[in-house]
Order: sequence, then structure tokens, then C-alpha cells
Amino acid sequence: MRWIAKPIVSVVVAVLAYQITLRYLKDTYKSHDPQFAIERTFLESWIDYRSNGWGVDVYGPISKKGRNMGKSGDPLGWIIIDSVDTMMLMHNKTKDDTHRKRFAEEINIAESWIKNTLDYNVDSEVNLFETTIRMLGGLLSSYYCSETYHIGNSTVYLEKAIDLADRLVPSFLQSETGIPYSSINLASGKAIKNHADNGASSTAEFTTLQMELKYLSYITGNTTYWKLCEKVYDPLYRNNNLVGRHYQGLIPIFTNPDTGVFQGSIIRFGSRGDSFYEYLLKQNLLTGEVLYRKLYDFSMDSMKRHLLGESKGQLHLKYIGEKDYGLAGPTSSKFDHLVCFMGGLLAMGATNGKPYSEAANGPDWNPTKQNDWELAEDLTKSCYEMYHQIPSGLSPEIVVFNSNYPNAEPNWWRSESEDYFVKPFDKHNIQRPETVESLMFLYHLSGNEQYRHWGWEIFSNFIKHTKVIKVAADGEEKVAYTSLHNVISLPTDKADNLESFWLAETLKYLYLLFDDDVELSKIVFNTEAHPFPVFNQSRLNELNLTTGWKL
Ligand code: DMJ
Repeated sequence: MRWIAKPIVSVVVAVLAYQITLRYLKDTYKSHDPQFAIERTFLESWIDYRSNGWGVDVYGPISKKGRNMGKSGDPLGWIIIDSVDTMMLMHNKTKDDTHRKRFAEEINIAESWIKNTLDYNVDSEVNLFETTIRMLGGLLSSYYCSETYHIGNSTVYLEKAIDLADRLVPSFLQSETGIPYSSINLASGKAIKNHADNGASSTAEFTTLQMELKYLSYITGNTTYWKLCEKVYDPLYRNNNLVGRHYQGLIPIFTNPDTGVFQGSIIRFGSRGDSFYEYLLKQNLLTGEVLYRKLYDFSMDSMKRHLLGESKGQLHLKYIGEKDYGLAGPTSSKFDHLVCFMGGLLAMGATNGKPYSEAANGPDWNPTKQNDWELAEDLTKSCYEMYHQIPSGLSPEIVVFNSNYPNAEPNWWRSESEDYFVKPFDKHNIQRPETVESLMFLYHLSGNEQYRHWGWEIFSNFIKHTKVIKVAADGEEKVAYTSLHNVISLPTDKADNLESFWLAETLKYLYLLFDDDVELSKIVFNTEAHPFPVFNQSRLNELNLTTGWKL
């Protein structure tokens, strides 16, 4: 019988192997055209907004209703401006003629609206940070992409950017310290203190304006923007002795703008703390200024000594914890999804945007860089697990890693590996970018395919769970994408909310994850994923743009 059994076994093995391969391929990006799929998702989302909510700043993809942000009711271009450079990028890179034509039309529509309808001379109180990173950042990168990819009229974006920046920079002149209040009226130029938190400004907010304003000085030659925006650092470091024993480069999340002194003792890498660290490194990468690199390295060293933890579950996931009572207090294992940008940042910090294989063999490589690189990989893995173990495959807004502080309560959802928990109020997902952002950086720096597999899994789950389908009167299906109230129970509970960073960041980073032509040493993304080119040192010398303060 042997002579029959052998071929039968071989056939069965071959069929099984074929089926396993098929199943595997079906679930991986390799059996798809990921960039085409992401372009389509972007277009579906954008066209829903353009058809039903055109011009509004806040839009609900379920109700198809929206409103504007400014008190006066005038639009600020929130969703439109945040989206333009993603369309320019996709227009430039797509292999599909229909998509390219569509992107060209949509860019043209957005550009006409910015040119002819958008007016920043409005009696509206806007948040300085959000307006800078999304609007000023979006206009400047659209200018850059328009010039680089030869699409649209770059002057439209630059003129608007200058008009907006001139309305924002009076913020730096209205406190004794040069630290801005949190909001400003676009028409009158009057700065307004935060209505809550005793008028404190969020520390990460006034330290996340510098890339945009420095880039504007670099383009226009008007050095005022550069000089004003860097003034915040001297009082911040000096008045708090920020590099001294008490803080060791780790910032409390609130600052009194009139004195420059920290308010409260909450230290974290999540909301109101995050992009302080991001802009230290990115200013160095963008402009070459050495001081910011030193400050970044100093803060990262302290972060590793004071905030780093490892979960007690099966996977031993690394996380950056929080200190609610200053550095001497206990470290909480609460972890905002927002912190997931840190994988990408640490990887860029270690390699300066060069492939790991090249950087690690270079003369500057050292154990600290190796350690930063490994931490970048570990944190990105933790963030991936925040999607992978959740029933919908999408991360909640906040998790608590399994640690001694705080202790899990019975009503907290437990991940299968027992590495993290989710509290009842933290189960929502607003299509945030930070994890796919880190996947994009880690993939291009390491070449490790695993990051693309993870990214495809996350993208597929966004499609599966955040898609809204409405059948029109003529039977045509209209598709949109929206936020979720709850990622744990299935089917997921949808929220009527489109965040502009879904279009500006999440889909852009996913798209670039699958792009083969990304040179991370030549561009620097602002915190809203708007790309700026690395500055040319001779242009900086010509304009005499240097760091205007010392520690
Ligand atoms: C974005 O607006 C920016 O990335 C910001 O720095 C943090 N939060 C959102 C996205 O989550």
C-alpha cells in the first residue's frame, strides 16, 4: 500500500499548504493593492464631506450635518485645509488614472474655496495650538507639496499662511514672558487665557508652534516668526530650572503664561505633554539646531529612568507611565493612545531618518541610540497589541497596563494576555493616527515587513467597523467613515463625528506605510502629519536664522 499512500499524503499536504497560503494571503496586504484601497477610502470619506458638509469645520458622517468652530459662525477651513496635502501626495503617487483625475478635481475645488471663500478676518476666538498645527501647518505643507509635485497654485496657500500667521503671532507679545495664552481672536488680535485650569496654558501647546513658524520665516525671509516663537523656551527652562533635579527635563502639563512657572505636578507623555518632546527633536531634524537635540536627549534619558514600565501579563509590554504627583510620586500605568507616537519619534531620534542598518553601522551609533531604537520597537509592539487584542481590532482611547498602580477594578475590560485593561469611559476610538504613524516610521527605518502586516490589519478593521453606508434614492451606496463610541462590544457603536486628522494623518501615514519611496531624512512631519522639507543650511545662514537663546 505504501506506493499509494505516499502520493496521497503528498497531495493532501500540498492541498492543505495551498489552502493555508490562500487564507494567509487573503488576510495580508500582499493580496491587495494597499495604496489603491487607501486612496479609495480617502476619496469616499472626503467626497461624503464635500457633498454633504462642504465648508463646515465640524462634521457628522451619520447625520450629514455640521457646524463651524469660530464663535462668529464663520468657517476656518478645519477639514479642508487639513486634507489638501494628503490629496496632493496621493495625486502624485497614485498608479490609477481615475483616482489621479479625481484628486486633481478635488484639489482644485479645495483650492478655490481657500482662495475665494475662506476669510480669516473673523471675530472668532481660536485655539492657538490647534490652529497652528492644522491650519498654518496644512497651508504651509500644501504650499510645499504644490511646488514639489507641480499641482495647484502654491501662492494661494502661502498668501493664506502669511495672513493667518500674522493674526496668530500677536499671541507672543501679550504676556510678560512671551509665553502665549491659549487662544486668540483672529480679527482683533487679542489673546485670551484658557477659560479653565486657572488660565494656565498647556505646556505642549505653546511648545508645538515652532516648526510651522520657523518654516514660514525660512520661506519668506521674514525672521519675526522664528524669533517670536522660540522665546517661550528661555522662561520655560530658566524659571522652572527644568533640567534641575526637580523636573529633569520632564514637564508638568500646565504653565502659568504670566510667570512661566509650571502649574500643578502632572507629568505625562499623553495629552498636553506629548508634542513638547516631539518638537524638541523635530526642530533639530528640520533646522539642524543643536540645542534642541541636547534637550531632547536629556528628556528621553529621564523618561527612561522615571516613567518606563513593563506590564505584568504574558507579553511584558513596555509603556511610558504618568506621574500625577511629580517625579517623586508613584508612576501610574495609564497610557493614552496619543503616546503611541513615541515609537516613531524614538526611532527617528536614534537614526536621524537613515535606515537602521546604515545608522547602526555609522560612527555616531552608541548604546543610548541602540536602546532608543529597541524601545521604539517595543512601544510600537505595545501599541499594536492595543488594537490586536480588542474585539473590533481597533484601539480604545486609553488603556491601563497591568501594574501595581493603579489596580484593576472588576468592571474594567481585561485583554486576553492580561497585559492591559480598559476602563468603561475609555472605550471610544476617534480614528487617531499615532500607532500607524509609528508603523510608518518603523517600517521605513527597519524594512521589517511585520509593520506593514500590522498596518494592513488596522486599516482593514477601520474599514470593517468605521464605515457608514447610506443607500441613496437611486439605489447608489454612499460611503463615509466615522468615530466609534465603543470598540469592545460587537457590532461597534458608531459616533457621529469625523476628525480632520483621519484625513490629514491616519490615512496619510497608512498610505506612506505602503509607499516604497519615502525618504525620512529629507522631510519632517509636523505633529499633524504635514510634511516640511529639511532646511538648507546656507539659506539659514543667509537669513541669519540661528537659535536665539541659551541654557
Ligand atoms: C492631532 O491633532 C495631532 O497629532 C496632535 O499632536 C495630537 N492629537 C491629534 C491626533 O490624535
